[in-house]
Amino acid sequence: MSRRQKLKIVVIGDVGTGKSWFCHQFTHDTTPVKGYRQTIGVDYSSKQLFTASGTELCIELWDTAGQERFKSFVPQYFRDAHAVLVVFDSTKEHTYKSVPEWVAMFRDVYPTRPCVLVANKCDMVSHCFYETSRSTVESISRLQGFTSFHEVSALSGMNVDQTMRSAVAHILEHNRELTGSALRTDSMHNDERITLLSGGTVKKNGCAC
Ligand SMILES: Nc1nc2c(ncn2[C@@H]2O[C@H](COP(=O)(O)OP(=O)(O)OP(=O)(O)O)[C@@H](O)[C@H]2O)c(=O)[nH]1
Ligand SMILES: [Mg+2]
Repeated sequence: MSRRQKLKIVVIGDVGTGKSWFCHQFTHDTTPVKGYRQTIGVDYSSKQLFTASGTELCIELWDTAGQERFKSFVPQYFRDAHAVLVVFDSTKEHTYKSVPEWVAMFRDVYPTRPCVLVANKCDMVSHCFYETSRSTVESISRLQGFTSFHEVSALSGMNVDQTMRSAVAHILEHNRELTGSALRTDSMHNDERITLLSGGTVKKNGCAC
């Protein structure tokens, strides 16, 4: 049984919602020094994590372009993806309204694989469009079949790691054979109890596994 596993996670959502910042925050533990740089096609980065039982996980993040003209290319990056993160901007309702379309693209390819919903820019609390209807957004996300819903700030880093840890936990739960019996499956329903230790290795073009 392999003790190294690649986990491919594709990040999708409307233009400017903060997908690239989110990916950068996770893989580099900081925000990009430069401001907005529109993604053309797809960007790729990775980070190694370790489970408590010693399985090495290479988390590959595929950061797609949200621009309309690139939308039709996005499904080609879904091949062998273990999960998708759908990002919307918590200050722009129209980006939330596009969420069903984005998730449908992934479900067309993989109907049952984990889909995680992410509300970004939560540092701008006073501009949050759903501030008074948070429970509605949560219940809609459940109705749409998302495995979980997370509020993050790619600017401050708030909840970015927790979101990724949760996504990884969903993937491992969905694919228990990936990590073998050494992984305690009784902890799968609570991502807080899965100890993912950062390997500290950040590589732009892929990790060793
Ligand atoms: N306040 C705040 N601004 C953010 C946050 N994340 C991103 N931004 C801003 O939003 C802009 C767009 O972020 P990107 O990560 O480039 O957006 P994207 O979703 O990758 O956009 P495309 O690549 O064009 O699809 C950034 O230049 C930042 O100015 C956040 O968490 N909080
Ligand atoms: Mg981008």
